[in-house]
Amino acid sequence: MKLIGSLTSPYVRKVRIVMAEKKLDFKLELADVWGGDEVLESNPLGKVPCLVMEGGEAVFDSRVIVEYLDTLSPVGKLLPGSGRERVEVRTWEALADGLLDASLLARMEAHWNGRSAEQRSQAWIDRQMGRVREALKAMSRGLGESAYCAGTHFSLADIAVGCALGYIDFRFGHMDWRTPYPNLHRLHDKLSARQSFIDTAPPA
Ligand code: GSF
Repeated sequence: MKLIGSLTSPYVRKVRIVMAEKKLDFKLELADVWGGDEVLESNPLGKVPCLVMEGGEAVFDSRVIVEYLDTLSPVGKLLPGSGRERVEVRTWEALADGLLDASLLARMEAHWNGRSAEQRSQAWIDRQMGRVREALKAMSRGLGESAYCAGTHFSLADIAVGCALGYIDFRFGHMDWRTPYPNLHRLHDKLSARQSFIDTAPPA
């Protein structure tokens, strides 16, 4: 299996962590989605992550990839088989990915070089950052005093939340989410000590 990705993408990080936790072998092929078009050959949306399977079929986006990967090995099951528990984990993932979507939109609005200073909208950035703050609040409320986001075990929910918090530190280092949300701080510290998180931390 080949994973097309970048070292800074939080969605790629989620997939890499799932692969590491499940001890799956893959080759990481780095792609620059903002500087070239090579990803388009595998993913018509031009986005990473994109998983290319042995037969050449491409799988995207990250949620579809991780769902598939979890079926490949019984090692370290990350998604409950069915029912309410499965939906709970997927909803955590949607929340964490939604935080990432909003923060990426805000970042692109502020920094994408295809936009001039006059074209940038502070109102749009504020709207997206408001979504980020609401998502953090919901994560903290959902976690409460539990050890893990969903149920009593480490799951894809924790991986997704860990990647979202890590991305805020990486791109919005000035944002202090630890003081208002000590329970997220505690979870993040615990996740950051896992080898899969250490090995996939975005470059400094
Ligand atoms: C999001 C992937 C994405 O936006 C997923 O896989 O979960 N829902 C998708 N990837 C970004 C890279 S990143 O900033 O993480 C990407 O490839 N953007 C290129 C573009 O042209 O939008």
